[in-house]
Amino acid sequence: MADGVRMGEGVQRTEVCVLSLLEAYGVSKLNRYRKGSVLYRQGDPARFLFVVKRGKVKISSISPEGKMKTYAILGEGHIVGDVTFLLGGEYESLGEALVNTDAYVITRAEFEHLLAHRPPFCRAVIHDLGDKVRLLARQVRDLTFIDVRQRLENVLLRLADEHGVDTEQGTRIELAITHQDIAEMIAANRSTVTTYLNELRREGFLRKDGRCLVLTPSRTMSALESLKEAVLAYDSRMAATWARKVIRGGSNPVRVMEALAEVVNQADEAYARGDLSLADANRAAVTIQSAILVMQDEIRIRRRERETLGTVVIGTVSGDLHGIGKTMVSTLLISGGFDVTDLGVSVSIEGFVEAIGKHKPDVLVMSSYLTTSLSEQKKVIDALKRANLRHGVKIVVGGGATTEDFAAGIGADAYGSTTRGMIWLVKGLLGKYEDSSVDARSIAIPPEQTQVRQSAA
Ligand code: B12
Repeated sequence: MADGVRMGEGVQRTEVCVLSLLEAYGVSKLNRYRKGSVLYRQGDPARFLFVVKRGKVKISSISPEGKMKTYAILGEGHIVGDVTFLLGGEYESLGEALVNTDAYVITRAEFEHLLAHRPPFCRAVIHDLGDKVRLLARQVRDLTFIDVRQRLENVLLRLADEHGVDTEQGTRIELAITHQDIAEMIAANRSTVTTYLNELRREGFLRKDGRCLVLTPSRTMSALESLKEAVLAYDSRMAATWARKVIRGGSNPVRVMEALAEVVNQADEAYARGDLSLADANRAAVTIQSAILVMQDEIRIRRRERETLGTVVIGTVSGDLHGIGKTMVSTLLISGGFDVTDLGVSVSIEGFVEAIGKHKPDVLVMSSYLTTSLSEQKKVIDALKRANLRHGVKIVVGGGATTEDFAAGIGADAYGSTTRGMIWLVKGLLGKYEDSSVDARSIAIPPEQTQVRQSAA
């Protein structure tokens, strides 16, 4: 497998990633900060970096005239104090516990050591910095181009996304924030915020629940729509958040994959019209891949105790970097009850043979989008025959460039034309149509809609 070309694959959620990395590396100085206490002050020498384990930290700064600007409210897994820490000198902002908060405290020596010896930690820090730069860029854009009311709506949507819990009344922002806090976030004064919040309440956008605000469903988009929006904005972080919500909300993974395939096609049409560069098409693809991988994690958690229906090895053939269809297929197979080993994209012939020898799967699924790399599927089948591994495994081929006739010609067992039919197709190959342990909601697709083509292998 060509590890260096797995674009968009292996993308991890930074927050989860940083916490588990620190725990794995034995960084153990955990401080407890009571609500309202200060982690670091503007102007103090920047000696520590913090990572929130539990709670919320408000990051703000004060102007010489005493005006406060809040940049962000950071929760679990977020790195706090990093920009100034990296540059040395003094903290540019104030970090204050908004609720009782536990945070890992990293000294400069520990940080230097982690940077020098732990590449995953470096990646997580870079990712976190990228997120912060994007957040600041959005704030600059909002302050430059849009009015206070729109800024208020944007910040409420962002808070709902980052700190919201879905309830029957809408998305409840789990923060006891005051009008003054919101004013500091959008660079407005408190009375203007109060006026607009009342307006939003009268319009039915907002309601109060104790000290928390609730955004009503009428003004929040459906999770799937939000996921599509995030992909089109190449916003991997938001896409991951919405991907998790979509699956937690009980959406059928088949429908979600179809909606995402639609987004890929929209991006492709924009590319064909010349409205989108190849680089941007790729960014959309990378965002989709990371969202699908998040869904995979969620689906795996949901079906942890379920008995497996069979094992599958899947990959895109050598020379071909198209991974979306393949990742969708593996996600749906996981949701359908199969254990899937995903080899990634541009997998060499030897990579496939080695994986079949090692995992002894019931099924091998190979994907190919490029006419130029189509012959690789035949080469893999021939290599499996030579290695005496062909008889033990059913082979399915699919992806844009593959056709039914081609599949028959190269001695595959089946051709998969759509991702939606894959679960039934693989179950059919393994003679498992009757199995009732599969979650019907995950796979509400009748077997007639699949193309199972048995051929003499
Ligand atoms: C996104 C994309 C890319 C991205 C891929 C990013 C990624 N991480 O995957 C990037 C920008 C990197 C890219 C690069 C290239 N691409 Co491209 N790409 C596409 C595009 C727009 C979408 C493919 C996709 O993922 N669709 C999403 C899937 C889910 O939808 P779908 O294709 O409709 O899939 C359905 C079925 O095929 C099936 N299915 C899909 N996969 C699988 C797998 C299995 C196993 C099964 C059973 C079923 C199945 O399920 C889906 C429906 O239910 C297509 C055009 C298009 N609209 O299809 C071109 C396309 C595939 N690319 C093409 C080309 C030529 C290239 C480049 C050579 C361009 C270049 N000049 O550099 C490079 C090649 C790079 C390489 N070495 O692989 C051509 C291929 C032509 C051909 N027949 O050879 C296409 C068709 C565009 C075109 N019209 O010319 N590409």
